Amino acid sequence: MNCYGSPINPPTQNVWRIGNVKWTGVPLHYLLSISRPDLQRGLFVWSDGLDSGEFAGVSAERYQMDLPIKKALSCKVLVAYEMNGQPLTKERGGPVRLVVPGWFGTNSTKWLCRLSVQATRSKGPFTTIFYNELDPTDSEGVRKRPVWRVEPDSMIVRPRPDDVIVGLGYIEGWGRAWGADEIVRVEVSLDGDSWDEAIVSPRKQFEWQLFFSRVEVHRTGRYHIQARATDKSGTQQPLTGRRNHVPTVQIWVQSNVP
Ligand SMILES: Nc1nc2c(c(=O)[nH]1)N[C@H]1C(S)=C(S)[C@@H](COP(=O)(O)O)O[C@H]1N2
Ligand SMILES: [Mo]
Repeated sequence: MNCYGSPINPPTQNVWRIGNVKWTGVPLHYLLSISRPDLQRGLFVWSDGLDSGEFAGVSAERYQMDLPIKKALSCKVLVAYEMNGQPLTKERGGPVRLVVPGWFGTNSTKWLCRLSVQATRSKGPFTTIFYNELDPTDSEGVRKRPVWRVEPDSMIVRPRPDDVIVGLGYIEGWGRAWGADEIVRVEVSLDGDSWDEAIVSPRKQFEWQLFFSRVEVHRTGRYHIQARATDKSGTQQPLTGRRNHVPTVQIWVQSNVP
């Protein structure tokens, strides 16, 4: 579950509100198969949450999101009633919520009260005003796209920011990488120029993946460790300027000779 962050902020800052939990629920495709909507006409599944209120000066009767029918029919989308084996609490969106693995948290509607198959996208504020972003693949910088798939991302857990490492040689570290698609490569750099391949564990279901890194230092002083993930479609984390740009951890290397 990866939050996109506030949709009114520019999409340039790492937010990393992310959790790795186990969900239990009824597959949405099963509910669709027993309700047998006209899939020729239905292109989107709208999901309504019970909450209403005002966000950024826009008021809404319901939290409403939509999913393209192809995603809604994929076997992993759940109408969930448990998290980590426990009934969903009210805070977590209980009694039932949508869980859309691999897509940003905003698509996983909490306090679910209605599902409907519709011919068009939802016209509510969360699918029109909010949670649409400039498509970074559009060279003109005008086309928008919904906040759907989680792009490849990574986080360095060790070393920690401002760790002091004593002695030259190899610095070992580890972290996490994730995205809508499996991460197949993580590279680590000390200079942003040469990249060493880390060891990445294969993905289980939609879990985040562990990586272990080892980089060599030849001098004392300050370093900036960066990690860059690539997913199986070849999409790489950008170096700067996006929510999922490569993380940087500053560390210090000291001599062990007194
Ligand atoms: N009904 C409803 N569902 C919602 C939201 C909301 O405001 N109302 N927020 C969404 C967003 S932006 C995220 S990141 C996730 C957060 O889920 P969590 O509270 O279980 O972490 O819920 C999503 N589902
Ligand atoms: Mo979010």
